[in-house]
Amino acid sequence: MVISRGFHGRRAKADDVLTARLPPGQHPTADFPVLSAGATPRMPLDQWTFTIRGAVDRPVTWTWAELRALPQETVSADIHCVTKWTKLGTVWTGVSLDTLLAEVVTSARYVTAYCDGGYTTNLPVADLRGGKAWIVNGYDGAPLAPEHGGPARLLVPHLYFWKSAKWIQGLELRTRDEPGFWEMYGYHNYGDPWKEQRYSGD
Ligand SMILES: Nc1nc2c(c(=O)[nH]1)N[C@H]1C(S)=C(S)[C@@H](COP(=O)(O)O)O[C@H]1N2
Ligand SMILES: [Mo]
Repeated sequence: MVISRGFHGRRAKADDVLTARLPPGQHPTADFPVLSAGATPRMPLDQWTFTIRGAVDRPVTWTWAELRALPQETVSADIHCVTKWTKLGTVWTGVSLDTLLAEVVTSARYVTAYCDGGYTTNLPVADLRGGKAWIVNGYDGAPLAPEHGGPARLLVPHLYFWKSAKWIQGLELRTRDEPGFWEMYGYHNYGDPWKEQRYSGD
């Protein structure tokens, strides 16, 4: 987002628009911070897979080539980190979770995203449906960088960014909710930035 400092009237207007997109307690950032609980894993693409398993009729696995052959969507989203930075207007490329979840039959209401390196995060399945979540492999027109979760990560922009699991390997469908990595360490179980659900008890 480039805002000309020469036009003060327009600048004020643009600032109002940006403020309306900032959840409570957040401030905008122009750069793209990296937040990882461990080292960046390096997964060769010929070994990469994505699996939906657990409480499903049968597990389904996609290879990298199979994932890339699915319809790719370009997604523009504001992302909100619990550490209070918001990055407005990020642009991603990936496959909708609606497309992937259509391949399994399940009545499970919860899901744990699991990752290369052991990170996990939990969320309701409903938050992955309805055009709200993607497995993304592109950022800003380029392949997703390893430090930001490449080859592919979950993108769930309507929840705090810790729910957007990097280096994702799959989804475990569950009939009972189970806390993931940060949720066990006191982060909020759901994490709605507009309700400022940062920590358990918020
Ligand atoms: N696998 C994995 N995914 C992760 C994390 C992590 O440590 N490991 N950190 C989470 C947190 S706390 C945030 S804020 C975002 C950071 O994504 P970024 O490094 O691309 O900004 O990734 C989330 N997904
Ligand atoms: Mo975070």
